[in-house]
Amino acid sequence: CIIPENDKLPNDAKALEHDFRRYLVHHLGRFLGCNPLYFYEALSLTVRDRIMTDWRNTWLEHRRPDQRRAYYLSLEFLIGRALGNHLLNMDIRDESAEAIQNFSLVLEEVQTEEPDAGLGNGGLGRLAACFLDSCATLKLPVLGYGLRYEYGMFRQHIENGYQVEEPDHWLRNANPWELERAEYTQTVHFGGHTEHFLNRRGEPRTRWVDTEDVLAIPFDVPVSGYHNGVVNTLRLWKATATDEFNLDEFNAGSYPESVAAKNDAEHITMVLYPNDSSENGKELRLRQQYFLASASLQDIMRQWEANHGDDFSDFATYNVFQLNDTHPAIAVAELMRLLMDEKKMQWEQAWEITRNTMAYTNHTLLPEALERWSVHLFERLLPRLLEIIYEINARFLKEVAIHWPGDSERRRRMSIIDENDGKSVRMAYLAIVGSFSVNGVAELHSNLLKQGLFRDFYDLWPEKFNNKTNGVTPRRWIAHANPEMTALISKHIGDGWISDLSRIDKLKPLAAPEHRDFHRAWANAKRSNKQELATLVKQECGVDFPVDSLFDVQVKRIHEYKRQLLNVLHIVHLYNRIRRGDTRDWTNRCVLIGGKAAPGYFMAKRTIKLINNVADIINCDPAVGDRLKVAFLPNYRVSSMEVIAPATDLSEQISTAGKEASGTGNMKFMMNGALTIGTYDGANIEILDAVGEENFFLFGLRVEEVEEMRRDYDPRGIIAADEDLAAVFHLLESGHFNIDEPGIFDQLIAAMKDPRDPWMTVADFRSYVDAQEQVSCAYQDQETWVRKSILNTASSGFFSTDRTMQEYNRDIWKLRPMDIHA
Ligand code: DL6
Repeated sequence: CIIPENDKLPNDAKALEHDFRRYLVHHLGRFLGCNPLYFYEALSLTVRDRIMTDWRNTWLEHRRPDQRRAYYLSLEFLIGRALGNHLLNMDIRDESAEAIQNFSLVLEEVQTEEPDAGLGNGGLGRLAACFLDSCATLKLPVLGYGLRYEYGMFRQHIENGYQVEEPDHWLRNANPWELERAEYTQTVHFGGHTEHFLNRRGEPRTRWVDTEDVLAIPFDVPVSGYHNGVVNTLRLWKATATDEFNLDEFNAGSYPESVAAKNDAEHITMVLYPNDSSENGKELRLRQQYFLASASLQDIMRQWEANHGDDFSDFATYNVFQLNDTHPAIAVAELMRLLMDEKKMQWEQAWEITRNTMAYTNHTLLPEALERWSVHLFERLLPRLLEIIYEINARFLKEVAIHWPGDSERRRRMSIIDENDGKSVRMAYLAIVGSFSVNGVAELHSNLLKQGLFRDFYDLWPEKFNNKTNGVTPRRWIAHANPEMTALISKHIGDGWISDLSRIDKLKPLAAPEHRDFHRAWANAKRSNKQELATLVKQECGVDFPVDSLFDVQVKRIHEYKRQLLNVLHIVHLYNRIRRGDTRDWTNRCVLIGGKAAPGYFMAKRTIKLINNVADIINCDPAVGDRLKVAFLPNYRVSSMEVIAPATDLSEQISTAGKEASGTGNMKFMMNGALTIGTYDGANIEILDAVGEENFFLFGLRVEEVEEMRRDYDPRGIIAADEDLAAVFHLLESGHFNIDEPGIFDQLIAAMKDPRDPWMTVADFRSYVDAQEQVSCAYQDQETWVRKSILNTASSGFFSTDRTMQEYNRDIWKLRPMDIHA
């Protein structure tokens, strides 16, 4: 390389100021007084320059022929804002603040100009972003591969209490955090048909011909590690047409037709599908999945050839793919195609390589989220891939037959091709059959996979199954989001916890009663964070949140299984208590709920309307005053969680047991000193184990009890037998919250009263209300509450994605950390 290894730019405030000015004036052509967006852009470019040397050096490490690498294939990376994260990781926050201070700019304000990169729906996408952060910090050679959606997660507005979606054109202004690398463009095929022939040696071969081709252009996004000189890469693909114009049509005067092909191709990466935990089922979605898988695999094979030539026999020794749910699972068949059709390998060898390079993570047990694609669609869109899947299945079913001779029922159950209701491809089964590792994302979830959904496969290959409990990155979710608490913690235990969260347990002794000064400082930090959130709530919702109240928060996607409705039942119950004067020893509460509903999900959207209507009535009722405030925060996203988590006292994790695979919001809250009220579900269980029952408000039926009660579930009986619950339903049914729009909540009410209600909301009401009572009581003893809060943070060491990534690496990837230093 002709560039010296150490050509780093200076990081002092003077140098940063100089470059900031140069970018603003000479590059962007703006001056002071311009739209503040350009301050953000100029500062980002200044910072990006300082990433480049490390980025290149890391890339050179990646490219070493003996470097085994992992690839995280994901349709979603919910990145949020990047600037603050890089400033923290590169340790140039103070210098940057000083540099722009000379222009009378405040760093915190400049940072809010950055649009969130909302390339994901929720937990699964944010997890992918946290994973990349941890891999860079652990110096692991891991590349992310995803799609560069032109439109990310929609923006949510609330109009008359209803959710209104608006497209999020996050790339409208230039994105300083990406670098186009057109030189690595790949071609992806669709459609056409296959031809079978014998090669010169008389071996059967297949050609996929008459295809419609789309170009995949990579855009690289830097992923910096914490204070360690590593900058890994997230490579995002943009789709574009092979030819800019159809010249014949153009010359014939049909200009619109001539660009149509371009539009068709570009649709592939136009928009993120906004469904969380439910199948998307559309042709365009399958196109997206294949586009990602094919472009990424080709890119990796290109890099392989640059180092090893065309001998792929060792490919599995140096490469491992982690499939983020089934969304990229078509990669199993695509790798087979590339190895056989392009690299001329025999089936057996290609299969050996494929099975040793693919690893699959499952993120849900909900049947509606399990992907299956109609065989017809496959046939039309990806005929060659379908042939390969059929062959994989035929060989696999032979294995099943050997293992369970004569058990045709089991073969039917385990077949990758589902023959019921029109043939379809079960993507989860393809992923399991084609992988050497299958993992769930929390202990309970992984066990339920083995006992239920994937039981047959567990019987066949128990050694493939493992658990990897999720985590979140402490850099973004504590150090960046909660600077006041960060400074306080570091003052007492040093700052080693930021890159090794297991050390946070050194805080535990400080929870003892004698450390009053520490407790006061802890409470003050929480208070100023609550003030910040109160300002946001006032600005966005027009509701006053007094900071002495208990801040009770539920933010996540709106879904029936997450049971925002249970939260509403409790709010209405508190309201009833106020109305009937039952307010002795009352604890004032501010309840904040936020989250997006999939645009086609009626029940979720109606739940948002109910929350807003309940909030309006309660907030306007003079009898209520400060005792109870309720707000729905619009457009919940990564950057709002950075304000919310540090300010929360009580974290609501109230899913029906067995339905939330893990949850990760629960971890962000815990790290920031919130106490959890939660069911025995997902990673709540591990949080409970870590912090102890006395510091957690557990309630509700457990998985076995849910299943037991389901057999003769009688919600109407439960309502009739519980005076408080009956009063809540009475008020809801009276139309008290929807006088102007009668009947709009009927479906929500009916669903909760239906004996077939899968989420069994009313079954947990009494236990939830009792637990909330304990919360209210506990909050009145502020000294004890603060100690519990400290213990939650101090017990959160396990929930760092650094630990999660170390486990993936130990059990699945087996990578050697890179030899790079800051
Ligand atoms: O593993 C990340 C995240 C979990 O924390 C949530 O519990 C789970 O609901 C979510 N799963 C999905 C499912 N999407 N699909 N498929 O988002 O994953």
